[in-house]
Amino acid sequence: MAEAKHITTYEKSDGDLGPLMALLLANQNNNNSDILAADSIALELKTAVPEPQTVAIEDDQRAENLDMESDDDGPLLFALLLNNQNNNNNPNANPSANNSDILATQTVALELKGEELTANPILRLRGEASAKCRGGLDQEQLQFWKNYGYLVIPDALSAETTLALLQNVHDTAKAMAVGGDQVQMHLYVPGQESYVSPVGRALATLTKHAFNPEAEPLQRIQRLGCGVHRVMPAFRKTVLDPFHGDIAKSLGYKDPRVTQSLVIVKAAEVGARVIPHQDGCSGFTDPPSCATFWYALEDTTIENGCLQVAPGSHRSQPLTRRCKRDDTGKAEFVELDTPVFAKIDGTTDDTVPKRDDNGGYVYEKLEVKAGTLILMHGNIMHTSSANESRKSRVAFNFGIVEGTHDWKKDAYLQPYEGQMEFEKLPSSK
Ligand SMILES: O=C(O)CCC(=O)C(=O)O
Ligand SMILES: [Fe+2]
Repeated sequence: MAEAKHITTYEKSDGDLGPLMALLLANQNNNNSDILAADSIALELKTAVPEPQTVAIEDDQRAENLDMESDDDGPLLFALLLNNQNNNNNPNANPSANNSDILATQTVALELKGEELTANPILRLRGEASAKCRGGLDQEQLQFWKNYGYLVIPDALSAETTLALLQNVHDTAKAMAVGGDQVQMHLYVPGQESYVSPVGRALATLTKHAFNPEAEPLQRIQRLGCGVHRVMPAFRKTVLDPFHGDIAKSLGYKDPRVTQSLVIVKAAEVGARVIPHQDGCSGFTDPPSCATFWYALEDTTIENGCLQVAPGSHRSQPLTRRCKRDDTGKAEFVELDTPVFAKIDGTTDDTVPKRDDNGGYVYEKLEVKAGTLILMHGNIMHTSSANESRKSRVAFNFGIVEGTHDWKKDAYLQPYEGQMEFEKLPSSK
């Protein structure tokens, strides 16, 4: 990664002020510092960041080739007074939290507003996953999935697609850092109906370095979600590749539906820890049917915070709470009256899950190459460490549930605005 540049000046014409800068100036007049509280602002990009042109690239060239320079740092730099603390590294965080808790810790949001994608969105693309996985999982993979609740599929994305998606994340981070005409600001009052839901959008939640002039655009963003497949065309194509539907079908899904998708940036030096959780709390159905497709867009290592799973914990760990909307539309967790276990038949390894001396789950660190898909059962416990290394670890994931299972009317995640159901995950059959 390139060295961060030290930015000391920011000059733009009056008409070209980014929204946070404009807010800052307005605020000087009324001296109402509350208006700049970190949880009262969201920014929205009005025009989509273009999908990068796919480039032919050798495997060993990818990732390293990205332009990480930030040559135009914008309004965020001026909002230094915003009190945005990233407390996601808090070791006392609730261990059964899910990713909406993580989102809740970062309350300043920028939104990438993409093009309208409501009509007949099914795209069919050229196949590019490794031949082994086209058409669904084989028996060996299915057995592994049953036993351990996850599955690693290397080279599921081509080097070209991996690089294009990664570039798209960089371009988006940069656009959000620069602000300007592309960015629309939402001001909303905590606890009021003006809360802007990230469902179906690309809202960026920020790191504590969001306003640090030394930081690269990528280092300012923690996550981008929860609907990047709705508003970022490059991600949309990848998520809706029938390859995924074929995998879901081989896992037994009859009508797999996409509930959310997000980019987890995990930037160099600032990427936050993700506390142990189960995705089935946000993708809650009874019986459980949530599964996550998690993709590394860069090589992941122990140093840069690779994904960690507790193999077999999907068999032992019930869902004990679910994520619902509170009165203002925000995510909140409610305890379930009865814990919900996944029913897993046909396991062949009774040595998992493994426990440490204190009874806690033992996590396996999954170091994988860019382009690798890690499938996770919604009940599996997983986590990742903070990235204190100098290499970023950009990943994205999307969640599915069984469309034939009831989705709670008060669930936090809801179908995209104007639609009654979550989108189908297409398959080739
Ligand atoms: O990318 C990671 O480290 C984990 C992300 C995750 O578990 C989630 O978004 O639910
Ligand atoms: Fe997760």
